[in-house]
This record gives sequence, C-alpha cells and structure tokens, in this order.
Amino acid sequence: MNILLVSANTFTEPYPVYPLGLDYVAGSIPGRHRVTVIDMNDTNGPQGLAAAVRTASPDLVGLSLRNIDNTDVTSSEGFIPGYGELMRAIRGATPSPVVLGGCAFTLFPDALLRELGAEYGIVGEGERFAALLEAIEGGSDPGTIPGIAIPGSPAAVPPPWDGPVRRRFDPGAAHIGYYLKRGGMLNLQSKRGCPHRCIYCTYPHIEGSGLRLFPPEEVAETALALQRAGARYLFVTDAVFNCHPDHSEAVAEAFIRSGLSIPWGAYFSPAAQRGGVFELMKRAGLTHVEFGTESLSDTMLHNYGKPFGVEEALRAHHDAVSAGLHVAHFMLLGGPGEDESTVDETLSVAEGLPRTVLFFFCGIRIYPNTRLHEIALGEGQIGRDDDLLYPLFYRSGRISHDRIIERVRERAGGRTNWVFAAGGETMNRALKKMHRRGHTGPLWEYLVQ
Ligand code: B12
Repeated sequence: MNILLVSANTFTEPYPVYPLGLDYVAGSIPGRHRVTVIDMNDTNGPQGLAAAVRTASPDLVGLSLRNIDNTDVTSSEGFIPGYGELMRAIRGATPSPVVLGGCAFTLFPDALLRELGAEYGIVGEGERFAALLEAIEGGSDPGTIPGIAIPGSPAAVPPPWDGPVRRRFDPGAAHIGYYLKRGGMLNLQSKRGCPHRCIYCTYPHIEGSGLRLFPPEEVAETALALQRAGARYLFVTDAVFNCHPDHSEAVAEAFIRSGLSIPWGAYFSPAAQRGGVFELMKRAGLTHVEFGTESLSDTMLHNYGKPFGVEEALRAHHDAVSAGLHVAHFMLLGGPGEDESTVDETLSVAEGLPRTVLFFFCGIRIYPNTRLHEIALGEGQIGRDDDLLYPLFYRSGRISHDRIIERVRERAGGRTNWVFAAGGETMNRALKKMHRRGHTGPLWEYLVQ
C-alpha cells in the first residue's frame, strides 16, 4: 500500500518540535509498503498539503495529532479548527481513508474522530498501525483490534505495546532541514511509560504506567545518528528521564562510550538522587535540567501526589547547579487546596533558589482519565458530559487564577527569571531570532539569575 503520514503540528512555542511519533509509526510499517512523510511545519498550509496528497496519491493517510491547545489559562490557543482545515484539504485531494493518532488523539479519541470525521484512529502507541493495515488489506474488521477506534465504536487505551519498537529516521528526509535551520534540535526517546501518579497528569494514560526501557546502546546509536544528520542539540522526550536511575545512568554511560558530543536536555524529577549522578550526566553531554517541580509547598506537593517534598527538591536543585548544569523548574499553581498561603510559601522558597529559571503555569487543565478530573467532578466544577476537548481549568475554591497571577507578578518584581507559562510572544520572538543566528537548545539559560 501507498501510505502518507502527515504531522499536523505547526505550533512553534517554545520552539518547533520534530515529529518524533511519526518516525516510530513509519518504523512499524512493513517494508513492502511505501511510506511518505509530510510535516506541516515544512509545508505550505492546507493548499500545500492538498498538492502533496495529490502527488503522493496514497491508499491510506495517517494524521498525527500532538497538541490540542497550548494549556495556557491566560491565552488559550486551540488547534482543532486548524486540524479541520487539514482534513478538508486531504478529503479534497483523495478518497482514501484517514487514520488519526498521536498523544492528543489518545487523550480525546471519540471527540476527535467526531470533530474531524476520520475513518479510523489508533489510541495509544502507533506501532499498531501494521495491524490496521493487515485488517484493511485482508478485509477483516479493524474495530476488533485493541486500540483501533472507529466512529461510533470508541476504543479504550489498549495494553502497552509489547512488540518491536523501531524508529525510522531518514537523514535525507526533507523536513529535517526545517529543524536544523531553526535551532538544530532533534529529539530522542530512551523509554516509555511513567510510574508516577501525579493527579493532573496525562502521561501514564498516554504512555502507560509501566516502564519499557530501550537498550542504552541503541539509544546512544540513535543519538549519534541524529548528530551525524546535523542535530546540534537533543531533547530526551521521556516523561521523567531519571525515574529509573539504573537505566538513565546506563544511557548516560552509553552516550559517553559512543563519543556523542552534542548537548542535550531532559525532564527530571527533583526527587532524591544518587550522589554524583548529575556529574555523570554532565560528562555525557547533559546541559539543561527541566525539573517538573510544580510547587514548593509541601501541602501542595502532597495534594498533587508528587513523589518528593520541598527539601528533596532543594537538594536536587543544589546538586544539579553544583554539577554546572542549567536548571529550570516548571511550576503548576492553582490545584486542589491551593490558597494564598501555599502560593506565598512556594514563592518564598522560589525567591531563595539560586541560579535558575522558573516557568509559572497558573491554572491546571483538566484531562479525562486523571484524578483531577474526578476531583473536579466531585466538587461540581464540571459535569460528566462536559467536553474537555476545549480546555477547562481546575479552580481552587480558595484562590482565583487572577489572584495567583497577580501574586506571582507582585513577588516577581523585576526578576526576568520568573516567566509566565512558556514565555509568550516576546520570549518566542527572541528565541526565534537567536535560533536564526545559529544558537541552539532551549536557550532559557540566558534568563538564569
Ligand atoms: C517531550 C514533550 C515536550 C517537549 C518536546 C521537546 C522535543 N524537542 O521533542 C517540550 C517541552 C518542548 C514540549 C512542549 C510543548 N508541549 Co509537550 N509533551 C512532551 C511529551 C512529554 C512527550 C511527547 C513525545 O515526544 N513523545 C514521544 C513520541 C514517540 O510519542 P508520540 O508523539 O506520542 O507518538 C506515539 C503515539 O502517540 C503514536 N502516534 C503519533 N503520531 C501518530 C500518527 C498516527 C497516524 C498514528 C496511528 C499514531 C501516532 O505513535 C507514536 C509511537 O508509539 C508529551 C506527553 C506525553 N507523555 O506524551 C507532552 C505533550 C505532547 N505536550 C503538550 C503540550 C500542551 C505542549 C505545549 C503546547 C506546552 C506549552 N504551552 O509550551 C508545547 C508545544 C510544543 C510544540 N512546539 O509543539 C500536551 C499536548 C496536549 C494538549 N493539551 O494539547 C502533552 C500531551 C502533555 C500534556 N499536557 O498532556 N513538550
């Protein structure tokens, strides 16, 4: 079959993100099929897509949906209408069926099938694409395959994929140049799954809560292949890079042995670390530690179900800074139990953090299949029939979003290292300019104070 895979994402904040998921979908398709990838970041809008679809004349189109919105309570930006335009462009150019997939699709399969009017969807890992192809070719009912959703017959998230996982990275692919010219950042996965149970988080639903570890030597080989293709920085996309210390350290050691020489960054949990771990990571090329800290109030860390307290977070911060790494903390204010005193507690501790950047997200988006969803239902903030596809944010009964934002602004004073959400338009413009001038990486280290 002739298969066309399309990455729909064109959001460029905080920077353009290489469509990694499609490399895995492409890698799962047996070699007898022909696969073409189109990245909307590198295509001239719906018109360009229609032209590319006509040229490719596919038997089946896969549309990858990564984001639904920017999860920012102050400037909510939604991407569904744009995806609708892409669907119309595809429909105008081919009568072939369309399959939806991607982490955004896994969060809202029924709603997205309905809104976009596709024939199929794959909930969870796209490695099940080959099973769908087989069913279509053999004339059997795809709806019986775990994870395959069809309109009117939604699929639950299937058990984690236990077959082979192969990334097909083609250094000659046209869209790679787009990312190399804009910051030179590509991405890498070293495992799937998240064992944590943070009440607001979708990662265990999207990736499964059991860890599936990729062999460290293979991860290093892929990293080296990305470097050879021109990448100047890698982001490890794992939910929490250090949640399995033996594995993350083995990956770092494999990077060192492989001779990888480009810098990289990852999400870390500021839970208790083994001594010397950040030094090892630094030797392996780690430059940016993005801590998913969320709060610096023990009450709120407990309410969020975080697996660490403030003391551990401070120690992890100190260890990472002492190892000479750039350190940022991502904060999530406004969850259950948040009030003026927990906000102030967080901000007071934050004021004392040396050499860091803090990204404040004020207001938590409610996702289905999370504990927060249940809490919001229990508190009567939302109803069972509310459509969460269009974002609803949890409201603490004790403090409003506006007051949280006001409080953060007051306490921030003139600090440039306290950033709202991902930094907004101003920060994005500055970042784009620096990437055009040849700088690489997320570049938030320029804000460190
Ligand atoms: C790493 C990450 C980031 C990093 C990315 C760094 C980089 N260079 O890659 C950073 C920090 C930059 C980031 C930023 C943002 N992110 Co983010 N991010 C993630 C994360 C943790 C992993 C994504 C990933 O790469 N996974 C690995 C790949 C291999 O998996 P995958 O893409 O899901 O693909 C698999 C399947 O989905 C499927 N699949 C994929 N495509 C297709 C297509 C078809 C046809 C099929 C059948 C299957 C299929 O098969 C693949 C293999 O199994 C996810 C959460 C999660 N755990 O998934 C959030 C997530 C995608 N991010 C999210 C958001 C909101 C954002 C931001 C908008 C936040 C902000 N305001 O700044 C920005 C947008 C960035 C952009 N330009 O698009 C949301 C999206 C949901 C939503 N509300 O829209 C998620 C889901 C987290 C959440 N809140 O739930 N992010």
